Amino acid sequence: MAKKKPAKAKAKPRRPAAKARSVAKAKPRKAAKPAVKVVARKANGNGATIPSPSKKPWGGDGKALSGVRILDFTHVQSGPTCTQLLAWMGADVIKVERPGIGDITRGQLRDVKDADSLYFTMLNHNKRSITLDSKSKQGMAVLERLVKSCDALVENFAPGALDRMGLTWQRIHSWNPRMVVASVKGFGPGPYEDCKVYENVAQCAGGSASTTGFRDGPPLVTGAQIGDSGTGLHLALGIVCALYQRNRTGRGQRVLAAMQDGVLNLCRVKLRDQQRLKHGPLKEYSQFGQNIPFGDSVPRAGNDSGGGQPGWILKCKGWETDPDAYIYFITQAPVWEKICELIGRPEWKTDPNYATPPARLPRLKAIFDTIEEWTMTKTKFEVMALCNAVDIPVGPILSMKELAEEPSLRATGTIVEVDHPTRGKYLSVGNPIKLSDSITEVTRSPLLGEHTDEILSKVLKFTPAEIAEIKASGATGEAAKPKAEAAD
Ligand code: CAO
Repeated sequence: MAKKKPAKAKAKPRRPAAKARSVAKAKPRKAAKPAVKVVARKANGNGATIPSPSKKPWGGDGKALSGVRILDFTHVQSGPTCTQLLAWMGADVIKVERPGIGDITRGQLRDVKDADSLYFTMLNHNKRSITLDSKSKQGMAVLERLVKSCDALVENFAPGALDRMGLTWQRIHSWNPRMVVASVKGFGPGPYEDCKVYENVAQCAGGSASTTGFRDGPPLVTGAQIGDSGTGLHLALGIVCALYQRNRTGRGQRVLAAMQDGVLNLCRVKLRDQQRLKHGPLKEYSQFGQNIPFGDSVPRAGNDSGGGQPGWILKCKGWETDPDAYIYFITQAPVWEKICELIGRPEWKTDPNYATPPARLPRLKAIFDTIEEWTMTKTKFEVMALCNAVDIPVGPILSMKELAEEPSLRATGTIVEVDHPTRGKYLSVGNPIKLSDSITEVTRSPLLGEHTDEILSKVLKFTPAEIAEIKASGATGEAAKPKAEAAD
């Protein structure tokens, strides 16, 4: 594996917690002072049963996917999200890009002249880039060697593009029977399998748009990229599972994550509600309390909670001028009495119209209006503090500005500052998945073709003469400009 950090001096192995306890039992120490201050058990990751983090997270133990090499043939968002996650977990990700052009997002939504866009840099951290014209003879020869030296090929071209390049499953499998070939496509097999798909197409085709928005308004797409990034995440799991199975079978396999399927998976609760509709109205939807009849498919539910605990977004102090001065408030049944006390309605605790969840369902709008009268007297953070103190679940509507400035997200590496040679410092979302023995270091995205020489010589072991021949053929050099800039 290339790109390994130099191994650090071996740290003394830590004694497992269980063993430490049994030793302590045999020889009790007198007046032993606790070495570590024990904080609330409730705190995340603080339980005694959770293994301690390694003291040498990026030393001799490597990272979770150290030793795995990915041929990254992805572009735009869905595929790059997947390979970026694999890279963060330690895989060596080699991004293959068209000479002179590269991933189309390098130039899309550009904010700094002549620098790779944030669109590209925020989706391609920790990767290496090689430029290669896969449609040239020499380019295909390099690809063949890449296929033979990688564990998985990941792609999200339009349907049929990989085959048209000559990289059919049969050919790849004959070159490297252990290779996993993973694809994002818009649709799985069926009437739409040949369609090109972008984020919002998937949100619409996967059931998200029809169930998002207000009942009396048009369908809405969401800001969360559930079609692209959501499917990339699904694909990453598929790849890791296929690699795990390969340990047993010795064979690679194909992995497909269709964007429609990924979105539908994330809309699972709405298919649940579709089936519940047959047995009567969906009582937790506000339209039930407003006596508005249900049709034959799941309606848009505005800000109703998706679960069994009613919730709504309420105004907070400053809402007139601040578009994010709101809070999501959940009237969780077990804390109903605390809610009544907090908002100054103690009589609701015993009033039969309010005391039980079924009694409250037809009155949700009036209840939330009353709670809102209280939340409007406080900032969202004051509401948060007061409610959390008595275990009432609420969520402040945080703007991207607030998230970017949040110190705790910086501390955990969920928001990171990355330096880039042509654009300078920028913020990115780091790895949201935290492993105690495989800590993510976010490094900048590669410049177009930055690692071409390094990969040809060090990874693929071409001789200097062969490299000269490949280059002279134009397989890694300038290519024609793209036909048109993609719309996404
Ligand atoms: N050398 C030579 N040719 C290359 C190349 C390389 N290194 N890399 C790509 N190409 C070629 C492909 O072979 C393809 O050529 P053909 O059309 O002749 O087969 C061509 O570049 C473009 O590929 P494409 O059709 O995938 O690209 P597009 O911009 O027209 O479509 C998209 C983009 C995203 C709509 C389409 O790729 C798609 O539907 N992908 C699957 C779904 C998906 O992932 N969507 C998410 C996109 S993020 O919002």
